[in-house]
Amino acid sequence: MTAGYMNISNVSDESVVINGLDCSPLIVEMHDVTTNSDGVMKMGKLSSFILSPNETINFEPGGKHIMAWGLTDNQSEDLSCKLLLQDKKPIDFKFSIKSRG
Ligand SMILES: [Cu+2]
Repeated sequence: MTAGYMNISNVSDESVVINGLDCSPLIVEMHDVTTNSDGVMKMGKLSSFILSPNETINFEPGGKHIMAWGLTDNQSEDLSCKLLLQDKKPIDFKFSIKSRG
């Protein structure tokens, strides 16, 4: 299992709904971390979120993140994915892959 982080900025003047990522053949999910009233942190699947005009959302350790399965025999330095938007064309981007060593 691999964790992924990224920053997404909406440079348009309308809100966009992010419905997930497609990094096929890898299986990836967007996750968010929430803290309950007892202070216990839990991560759960994030099915979609809204990005307002000029808003940037950071996926970072302890917060929103990407989980990927199937990268164990990876030989390449990056991973091509698409950002899936509601009512808009997918956006191509790449993750760079780093070994945890
Ligand atoms: Cu996770």
